[in-house]
Amino acid sequence: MIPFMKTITELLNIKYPILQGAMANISTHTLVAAVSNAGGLGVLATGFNEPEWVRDEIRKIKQLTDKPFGVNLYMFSPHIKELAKLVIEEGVKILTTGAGNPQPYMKEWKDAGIKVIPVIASVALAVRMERFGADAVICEGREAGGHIGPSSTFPLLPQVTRAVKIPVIAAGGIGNYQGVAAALALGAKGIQAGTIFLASEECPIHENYKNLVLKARDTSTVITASEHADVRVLKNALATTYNAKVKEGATFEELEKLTTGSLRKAIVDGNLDEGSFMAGEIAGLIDEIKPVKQIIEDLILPVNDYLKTLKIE
Ligand code: TUI
Repeated sequence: MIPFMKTITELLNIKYPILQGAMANISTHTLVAAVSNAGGLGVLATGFNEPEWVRDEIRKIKQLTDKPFGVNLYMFSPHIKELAKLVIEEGVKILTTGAGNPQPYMKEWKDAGIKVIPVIASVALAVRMERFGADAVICEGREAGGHIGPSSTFPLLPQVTRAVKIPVIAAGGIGNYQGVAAALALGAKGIQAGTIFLASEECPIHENYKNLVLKARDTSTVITASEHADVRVLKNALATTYNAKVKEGATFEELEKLTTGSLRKAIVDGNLDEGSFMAGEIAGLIDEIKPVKQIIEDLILPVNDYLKTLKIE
């Protein structure tokens, strides 16, 4: 290993090199603290939430854990400027960013001593983030749930690890220890996972959402694609109607009308027809609800022994 290349556990002062992917209105204080207490990095999703809500969540996390945790900022948030300052005021030590380029804020975060780990979906952005002082990047492939970029993890990851010196964290499509081993084989130093935590005891979502994940098979997710964004969700009536409307040439406003409130309908109401149940392609691997600690240990502990069994014969 190149000497200045710190491992993820050293960089973030955590036990296992696993980050919990930010999931809007799902990875709130309960899940974040559970992941951090279990030795991973819990990450608060801030999404479109109001700054005061974010401040309150950060304070709640600090009451529930003395371990490191991160905050994710969604670059399209209408509150992004205010949130960029709020995280400094609240003494947040680790930030991840999503769905855009955080370059305008990097200097103030670095000056405040914050570790900054942007999600990237291309080699070009990874290189740029390294140049602007990112401590690591999260390379997220199209297998992930939610808002996704154009490339898949398997081809994107080795292109990113070849292009930058900072550690690369793999995300998108990792659902068990074999997936972690594959990510390491492609040059990643750690992984980020979201979907596996939907099926945790501590995850604060409606039971119907958890059951959909448990029932999911390999072909159960679909990409709802518009000009605006590609979003991977579990197939249901809303997803089918949405894609049909896009095909018919529906306007942005019509599509907005269809999806307004759909995250809440999934997470809070468990509305199977009208909710947007975001999940990654690995949902098909998940068949039981487990405590967060067990999910993390099942994911990480077998990896080194498993890697020893791999060879070309
Ligand atoms: O952001 C995500 N996943 C998401 S966001 C979301 S929905 C949501 N709902 C309510 C409030 C907030 C969010 C569901 N899932 N993943 C990170 C991610 N980032 N995926 C892809 C990218 C990305 C894409 C382009 C990152 C950078 C980028 O750069 C563009 C550029 O300017 O070069």
